[in-house]
Amino acid sequence: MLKLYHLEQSRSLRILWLLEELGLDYELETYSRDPETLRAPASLGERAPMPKSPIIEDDGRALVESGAIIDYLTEVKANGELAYGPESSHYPEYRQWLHFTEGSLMCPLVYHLIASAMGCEHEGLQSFTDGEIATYLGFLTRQLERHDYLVADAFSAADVQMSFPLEFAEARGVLKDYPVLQRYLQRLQARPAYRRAREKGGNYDLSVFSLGVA
Ligand SMILES: N[C@@H](CCC(=O)N[C@@H](CS)C(=O)NCC(=O)O)C(=O)O
Repeated sequence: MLKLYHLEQSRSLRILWLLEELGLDYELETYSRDPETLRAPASLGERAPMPKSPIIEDDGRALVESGAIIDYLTEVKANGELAYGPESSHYPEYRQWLHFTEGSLMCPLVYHLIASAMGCEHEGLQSFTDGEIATYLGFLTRQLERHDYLVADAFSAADVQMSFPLEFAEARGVLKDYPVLQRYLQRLQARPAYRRAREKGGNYDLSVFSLGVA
């Protein structure tokens, strides 16, 4: 059976949410973050290929990386539900948003956390990071000012992927300047499958990532 190695307070909630949206059967193995370091426990790396989450296992094969897992679940396990394949005219923007989330948006948000949490703020680095976040969230805002969802005005797995950086940005106090994105996030969080994932996924208190926020 399909299995999700799930880490609490992490991106892995997206995969749990998608499994619920797609109505797939799955087994859930949940791990808690180390309360001191906030890292994944070593036991995750003993059971899965590495101490990172999300990781899924299916037919004896393990798969890491949220975007790849989303592709596998939607295309291989759910006949393309909540996704757009190459035959669709929406394929380019669907893939753009799916990749933009981890490939661009997450990077400066993580820098923002690491630099302030470790007390190594460098004025140049901080202003570069703030500028990158503003560029990316501005780009996203312009899309969502005109549309309720990222692709074709319909909910898709690209929206599931986008949820985590926005929740992370919210925990770091960044989202307060982006009301369009706040409303979009609330729309996503109101979905019954999201709520079920929150109930099943254990602790999802992201305020632990507010380190260094004034
Ligand atoms: N780009 C990867 C990132 C995976 C990742 O860094 N996951 C974090 C959870 S948010 C993790 O496992 N952190 C635990 C640790 O690094 O100790 C993805 O989207 O799957």
